[in-house]
Amino acid sequence: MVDSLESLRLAPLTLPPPTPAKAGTESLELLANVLRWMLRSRFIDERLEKLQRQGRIGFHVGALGEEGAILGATAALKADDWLVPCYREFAALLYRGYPLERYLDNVYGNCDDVVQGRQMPDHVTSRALNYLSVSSPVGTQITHATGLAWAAKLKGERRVAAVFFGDGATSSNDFHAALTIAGVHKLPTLFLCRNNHFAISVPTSQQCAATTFAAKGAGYGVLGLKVDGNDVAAVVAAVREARARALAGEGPTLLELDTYRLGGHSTSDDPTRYRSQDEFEAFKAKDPVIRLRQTLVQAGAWSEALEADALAQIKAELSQAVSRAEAKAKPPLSSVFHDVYAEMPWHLRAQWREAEAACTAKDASAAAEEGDQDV
Ligand SMILES: Cc1ncc(C[n+]2csc(CCOP(=O)(O)OP(=O)(O)O)c2C)c(N)n1
Ligand SMILES: [Mg+2]
Repeated sequence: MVDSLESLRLAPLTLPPPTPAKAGTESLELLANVLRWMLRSRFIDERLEKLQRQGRIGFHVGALGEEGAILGATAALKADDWLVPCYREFAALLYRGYPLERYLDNVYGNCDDVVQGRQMPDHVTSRALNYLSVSSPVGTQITHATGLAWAAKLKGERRVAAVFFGDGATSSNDFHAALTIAGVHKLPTLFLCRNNHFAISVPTSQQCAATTFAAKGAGYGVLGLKVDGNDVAAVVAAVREARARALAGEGPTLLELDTYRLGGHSTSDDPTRYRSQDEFEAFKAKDPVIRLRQTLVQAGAWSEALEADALAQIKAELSQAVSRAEAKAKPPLSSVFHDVYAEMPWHLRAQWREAEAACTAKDASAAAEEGDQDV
């Protein structure tokens, strides 16, 4: 994983200056807010990795290095737009107003988890915030977004469906189906390809022989544009424009947000097995957090004091959310059987009774064993 936040403090601003033309295109206030969320995202990632290493959570799939692409795009959308995540976009949901503790409930899979511990950590969803459920099977969410956009168009709603997916997902059947249908029907879909240069250990050079992932749009009649995904202002501008095109009936856009995964694929991964330190260092120098911070400091819209404040706030909020989520009970056994059918069929009822009986017997024998040990 990336070095700690220490390495990103304001002092060592040694990067080349950012593109000034882009810096002026978005309001500094909006960009400062995005930076605040990028820092929050990074802080959460680092803390969750530590919790996983301590054995307190089972898994985390993070966004280190990709915060600019994720949060820049999210900031350009409206609350009513569908946001269809891949699995790295937890910060997009939090940006939309999802309570941090609810997110931690999902990470812990406790009794307040919206999906009742029936999924891996980071598979959170919010109907109220128009944030679809996370789909771990690669690419499946892309067709969901096309379906949502089609429904919005048929209903005459002024909203788009924006979907995040990785470079690897452009090799999936769902990418093909989703772009085909969205292109043919000129649907208001925003295809946001986070090109983080890897699909787990497979580099983009082995994923695709085209010069860009954006070029894939042409085959479907979908406008494809490659954007510097580490230039937050550029991401905001590109997503806004794609949104405006979609709402004007001009159809979908495929945006390749060129970024880099600074962390492992997930906490189960060791990226040193398949990428060189030199490559990592080269991309770390383009870190979107450092880059946006530098732009904003130069423009007088960010300072060490603002940053210290932002970090102190997330630190306090996260500590509280972690202790509360960690203290909660597991979901009840019954949650295994609910939410599949509107009315539970007889065979599931029977299995539920059987499972309850088995657990009660197990608890009784554990209690008896404990009693024996006391003697
Ligand atoms: C259908 C399917 N095949 C394989 C996997 C295992 N898998 C999980 S993530 C992943 C790589 C996805 O890479 P990419 O689309 O670039 O997204 P990234 O993780 O880089 O954000 C793979 C192969 C899966 N989840 N689903
Ligand atoms: Mg990838």
